[in-house]
Amino acid sequence: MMNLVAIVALATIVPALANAQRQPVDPKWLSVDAGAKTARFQLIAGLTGANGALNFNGFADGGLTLVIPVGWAVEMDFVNHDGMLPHSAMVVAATLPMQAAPSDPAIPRAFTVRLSEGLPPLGKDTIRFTADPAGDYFIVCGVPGHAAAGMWIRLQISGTAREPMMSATPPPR
Ligand SMILES: [Cu+2]
Repeated sequence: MMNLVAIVALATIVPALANAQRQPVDPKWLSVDAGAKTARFQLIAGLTGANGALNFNGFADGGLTLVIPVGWAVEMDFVNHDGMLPHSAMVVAATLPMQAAPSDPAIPRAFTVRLSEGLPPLGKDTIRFTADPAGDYFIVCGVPGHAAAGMWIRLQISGTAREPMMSATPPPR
């Protein structure tokens, strides 16, 4: 009887797993200079077709979390990999529901050029800011409608983490 219960439980779980996001986290996206307390992150808009290409590094709806120790210098190399749509990026406070047209950066200089119009396909911008203060943030696309449609990942500025890291994270609902 125990086995039957286990099989029934598995049958419930497996389809949920099959639907879960299988996008890998590529360690090459993050490089760290621990001595200089600098983290460099490749922020790639529309890397895959996931969520209609409204994703960063293949992740949408907060599915990727970047953790940076508080006080570190952050350099984000943004590139628009989407061949169709313009995109941009900005760090905002972690509040849901998502604004239709996010426009208030939570950290000075933590946003790309052409925030609302977006950078064209293959467009690039490098943003540099200090990870401060500690807290939970979102990295969102600033083109109206994109963030609300799921084009956002998470940034955690941590008072306890000793080094930067990335991890896949579950969606908020
Ligand atoms: Cu976008």
